[in-house]
Parts: sequence; structure tokens; C-alpha cells
Amino acid sequence: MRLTSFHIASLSCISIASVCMASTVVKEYNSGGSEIAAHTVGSSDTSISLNVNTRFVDILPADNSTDIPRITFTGGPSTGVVSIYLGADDNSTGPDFNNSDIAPSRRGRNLKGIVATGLAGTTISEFYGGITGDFGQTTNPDEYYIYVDHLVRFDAGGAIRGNFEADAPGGTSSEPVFVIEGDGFSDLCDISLANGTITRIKATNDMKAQITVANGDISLIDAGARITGYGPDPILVKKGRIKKILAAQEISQFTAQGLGEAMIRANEGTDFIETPFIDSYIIANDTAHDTVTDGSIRHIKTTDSSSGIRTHATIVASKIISDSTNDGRVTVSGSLNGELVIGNSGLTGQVIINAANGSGTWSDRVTIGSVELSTTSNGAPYYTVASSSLGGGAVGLVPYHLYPQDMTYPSGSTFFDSAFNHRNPGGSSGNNRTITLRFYGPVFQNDTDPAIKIEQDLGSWVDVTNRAVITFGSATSGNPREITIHGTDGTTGKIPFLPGTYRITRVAGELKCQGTSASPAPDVYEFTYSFTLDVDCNKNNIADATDLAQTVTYGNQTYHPYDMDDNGHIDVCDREANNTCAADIDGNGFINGDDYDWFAILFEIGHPLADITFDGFVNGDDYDLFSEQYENGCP
Ligand SMILES: [Ca+2]
Ligand SMILES: [Ca+2]
Ligand SMILES: [Ca+2]
Ligand SMILES: [Ca+2]
Repeated sequence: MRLTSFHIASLSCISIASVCMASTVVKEYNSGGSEIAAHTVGSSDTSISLNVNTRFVDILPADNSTDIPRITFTGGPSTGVVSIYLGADDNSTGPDFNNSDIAPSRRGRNLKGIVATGLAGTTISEFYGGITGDFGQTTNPDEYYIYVDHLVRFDAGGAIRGNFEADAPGGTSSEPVFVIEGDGFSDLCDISLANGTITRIKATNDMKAQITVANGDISLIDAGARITGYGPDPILVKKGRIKKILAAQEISQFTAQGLGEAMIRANEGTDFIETPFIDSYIIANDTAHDTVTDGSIRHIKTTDSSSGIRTHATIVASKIISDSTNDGRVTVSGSLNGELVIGNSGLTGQVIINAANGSGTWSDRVTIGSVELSTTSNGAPYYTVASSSLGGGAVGLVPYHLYPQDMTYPSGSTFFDSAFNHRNPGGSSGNNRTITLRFYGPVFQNDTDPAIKIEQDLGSWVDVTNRAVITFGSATSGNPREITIHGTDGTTGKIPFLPGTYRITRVAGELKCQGTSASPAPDVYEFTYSFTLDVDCNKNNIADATDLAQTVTYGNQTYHPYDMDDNGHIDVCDREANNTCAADIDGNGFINGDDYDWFAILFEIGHPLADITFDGFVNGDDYDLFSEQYENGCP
């Protein structure tokens, strides 16, 4: 069969002699794959009325110098599907159509068009194939089009300038496929899909096509060079998401026309964009076409170390969200010279500027709802708005600084030693205190060496880092921008922090910025965080001086309930120091008549310090415990 086709083509070539017009053979097959008709098509546009039994059509150009005219199909069966193939005749005894995402065997040079939207009755056309040359020319571009009901895949070795219109992807219902691949997509090319998802549009070079998806998503747009085009809507997803956009050189908009108009718009957001730099509009929450229920951006990464987001770029999203699957962040390799516009409280993820750790700067605005972060508003890059007002995320210029407004306890805070050492009853909740250092970007510990240094002021600064419990947050546990620090009650083998003045600083080479492309990762910017621990030896979260000053009256006498023996020490702390028991009220190590008298007074007035069973009540149980220890000594 193949030999025959080749033979016919060769004959027609020979017959015309000097002007070789190789022909294309169109074969019709029935549902059993048997050939039932064949047509030879020359260089003129042709209409073919299909047989009523035709289920498959092969369009077989003679060779790779054969140009294919526009072929319009009509007729055919009144219902069902007709599957149309264009390419090499790989199966010489039956149809070559394929309905999955595998590369077709390209054959023929340039294609003018395929039209199969007017078959008989309710019959649906589906199309799969490939050519070695161009689809569409620069002159009279609107004469070139592929109009089919379902498009599976079309590949061109050359440029794609013609238009595509399809109602739905091809493939199977469980695996729909809509793929177009070519060398470069001209701005003369319009691609329109009414329903369903575009699997992939892939250009070896530039991608300038206008792509419109009315009711579905785009899974991938992949350009070997630039994604660029004229406004207003080169890429428009009216009711869905764009899952991935890759451009090896740039995403930009021709400035001569359409500047200020959207370049890429998807009303339900964009998951993943990666390119050296962006100089165009990307709108992830396009309310112009449908209600936006998501509108988020999960990942944008620019890789050009000097550039990043350029002056004509505006990126608009409801949210920039944390999403470990997509590395949930916007990473600007160089400068932010364009604008990020995020919905109210929509910054839940991270924006990183100067990720290459070069000379990138934060020059334009990041707007989150009504909050503008810029050099002229709120003091960017070291802005003064807490992350809780932005959505929980942050914008960090590498190297990240400490983010003072984002910490529960600002530098200079005072805590009780009991609280910082987590000694208060009730464990880590209650009145215990943990210092949370937060930065404008995610941080990590370089290796097992301490990444921060904690020093106590003892005339000179003494390193007490090893007394602390230091925890780094991560994307999966806690906040990756944060380090938490607290002391212990001494039971873990660590020495508790003593009352005094402390400072926390960065250890050079150990505390690093995460999420950059620099190698090695840059250090976090130097900082000093100071804090003071006040003495609270009895762990009641009240300054001991206040405890000592408290008085109670019994009879005509005044007592200090926390210091019944008036030795200037809180009794319960003496008791701990002397390792004695509850009945030793003054904690001097002996149980004697003084203890009896003081317990009686505290018990009579119902003072909480008489609650030596620590059950929250002063009652007979306390009296019984005291009596037992008073008579028998400490257990
Ligand atoms: Ca106290
Ligand atoms: Ca005392
Ligand atoms: Ca005593
Ligand atoms: Ca009690």
C-alpha cells in the first residue's frame, strides 16, 4: 500500500517534470480498519465528503517536501467519531490515528489547514498528526486554520502561525489530551479551546501565541526561548488555572503595543512559573471573566541574577501561598523592579528578593490588600508591619534581617527566670516564656555547630548558649522564618538560666538564609537581641521582691507570708535549697515549733501558702500532712 502511494506521488512528480508538486493521499477506513476510499490531493484547497461508513481518515503526504493544502471534511456517518490522522503512513494496512500524548510521525512540509467541524449529524471529529514544516504563513495568516471538534495533538517541525479551534481535548475521558508542539509560535497564531484542559503547548523557541481556554485549565506552557506577545490577552484562562509556565529566556510583553494590558491571565491562579525574568503582567485572579474562588500563586522563580522582576511587570494574585509541593514562594533572583499586588491578608507564603545574593534591590511595591510595602511606605525592605497583618508570610531581601515587628517579645524584654526556664507549673503553657526570633525570610543552621550565640553579662559577656533549648522552624514544622529559644528547669542536664542580662547574636558562617540560589548560602544579617531575666525563685510568675513585700495580719501581728522567718529569703526557695519538706515552713532545714506556729497562722487565714498538698485548697488534708511531717519528720 505504501509503495503504491509513493508510486503515485512519484508518477505525479515525474508527469509535471520540472515543477515537482508532490501530492497527498487521503484514505478512508471503516470501523474495522479496512480501507474503503482513497483520494489524491494536490496543492489546491480540497473538500472531501466522507463515506457514511468512514471512522478513520489518514492524510498521508508523499514526502517532506509535500505541502498540504486546506482539506475540509464533510459527510461521514451521522453519529459517533471520525478520527483523522496526518503524517507518515506507519501502518500501511490500516489507520494511523493515535489518541494519546505521543509524538506523531511527522510527514509533509507546510500545512494550510484542516477543517472537520461540519461532519454529518452529530458526528465528532478528532485530530492527531504532525508535519515537518510550518503551519501557516505570515501573509494572509487568517487563511490557515485547524478547526476540529477534538484536538489530540499536533506537532510542527517549523513555525506555528495558523489558528486552532477545538471544542474539547481528544484522548480518552480518563486521560484527555490537548497538545500542540512547534518550533516557534507566532503572534499570528490563536489557539482556542472551549471546554477542558490544555495538556501542553510547547515551543522550541518563542511562544507568542494568543491562547484562550474558556472553561478549563492549562497544565503546561513551555517555551524554549521567550513567552512574549502583544496585549491584551496573549494567554487567557477564563475559568481555570494555569498549572505550569516555563520560559527558558523570559516572560515579557512587547512594549510597542499592549503595555499595561495583561499578558497572562488565569482567574483561578497560577501554580508554577519559572523563567530568568518577568517583564509583563501576570494576573492570577482575573475577576473580569468569572468569580474567583482561588486566584493564588504558589511558585514563581526567576533565575537571572541581575534582573528578576522588571519594571513593566505587575503580578497580581489573591494569595501567595505556602505549599511545600510547589515550594510555595515567589523567588526573585535579582531586583524587584516591578510590582506584586496581593489580596488582603493574602501573603501566606514567602517572597524572596535578591535570591542570587548579588546586588538585587527592592525597588518597587509589594501591596497586600491596603498595605503597601515599599521604600516610601512602611520602610521596606525592613518594613514595620507584622506578618500577621499580611497573611502570615513575609517579603525578605537577601541577606535577611531580623524582623523586629514579627516577634512576640521585642528585643529588650524582661522575663522571670522561672518562666524562661519553663519551670512554672503547667509545663510549657501557663506562664512559661519562649523567645521567638523571626526573620524576613527562612533561615537554617549550617551544620551542627550553634548558629546563634547567647551570652550573659557578668562584667564581660559569657557564652551560655549550651544552657538553651534552640529550635529551628521549618516548612513542615513551625515557621521556617523562626528560631525559638528557652531555658530548662535543670532536669534535662542543661543548667537553668540565672537571673541577669543576656544578648543573642548570629554566629558568622552558621546562621544561613534559606531559599537562595547563592552557593554557599549567605549568612543572615548581623543582629543583637537583648533580654533580662528577673528572679522568681518560687516560680509563681511574680517578682520575688513583690512576694517578699506582701503582708498578712493575724491577731495584732503582721507577717510576711512568703518569708515567715523574715530572713529576707522566700521560704519555699530556702526549702528547695535545703532539700527539706513542706512542714519546714521557713525552709531552714528543721521542723520545730516556729514552723508549727507559722503553719497555724497561714492555715487559719486560709493563705494559699498553707496549701502544702498543692491541690489548690487549704483544708484538712493540708493540716493532716503538716501534722504527720511535724511528728515524724520529713519522709
Ligand atoms: Ca516569685
Ligand atoms: Ca524566709
Ligand atoms: Ca523550719
Ligand atoms: Ca491542699
